[in-house]
Amino acid sequence: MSFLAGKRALIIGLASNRSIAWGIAQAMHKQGAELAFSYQTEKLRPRVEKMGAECGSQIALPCDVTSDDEIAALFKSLEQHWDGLDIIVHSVAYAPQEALQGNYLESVTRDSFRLAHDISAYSFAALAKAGLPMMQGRSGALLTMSYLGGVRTVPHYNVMGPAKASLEANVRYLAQALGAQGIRVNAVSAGPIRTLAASGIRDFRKMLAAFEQSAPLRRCITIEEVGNTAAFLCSDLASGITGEVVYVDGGFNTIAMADF
Ligand code: 0WE
Repeated sequence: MSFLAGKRALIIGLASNRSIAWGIAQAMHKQGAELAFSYQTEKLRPRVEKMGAECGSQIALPCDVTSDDEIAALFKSLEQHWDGLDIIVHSVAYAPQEALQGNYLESVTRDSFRLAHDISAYSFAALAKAGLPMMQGRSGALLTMSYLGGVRTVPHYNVMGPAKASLEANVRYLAQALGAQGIRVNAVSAGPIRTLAASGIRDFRKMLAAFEQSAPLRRCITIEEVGNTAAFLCSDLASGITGEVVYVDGGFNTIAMADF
């Protein structure tokens, strides 16, 4: 069963073959979706083009989500290829590396707070706003990636916590704003995954080990598992689901205490 047959999806946040965006792209491709990708910098362009081609896509367009002009240009270019759009996947987050270390209060600054919220939360609304004209009248879906640190404290996650809280609120407000037009908006809250972004985080391996010991499934989750849930949420199989944050974390968020 190809439950995304006939759907066109734009995927934002592909950086390597370990990216969550890559798991989502592969799952959506498997389910018959047609894909387009954006890349953040020229340096990433060849890699995104090559991975896109593996998913049958010939569309790779530049977009730095901090720029409204680049977001507008992204959809203008996409219109040259497609006459409509069904799905936008937002798999983008950033806080300065220094902000993801040590004590929250010691590391947070006005600048890191602004940047983390701009890139990790506002950009989702910016993409929804700019993408809406292409999505109108076709039962579309928006999807973003969150993390438990947005609703509970996690050591060193720091300013990304408030940024993910803002992103999740964004999901609810966008769902309310876009529901009348048949567009659904959801988030997947994934367990920790060793991606390129995670390689910049101190003691990430220790965190993964602690996670594996405590999660009900006793293992880490994969980008394939995130991809399958993302594909489902963006498909008509999930036509009654909007404004939700779906956990793909082996049950970690449901425990209060691990076995001892
Ligand atoms: O949302 C994230 C991390 C996103 C992220 C990663 C980086 C690394 C490189 C945002 N900004 C940057 N900036 C960089 O300079 N996760 C859910 C993964 C993550 O990151 C953590 C975690 C977990 C889990 C940071 C500290 C503690 C736990």
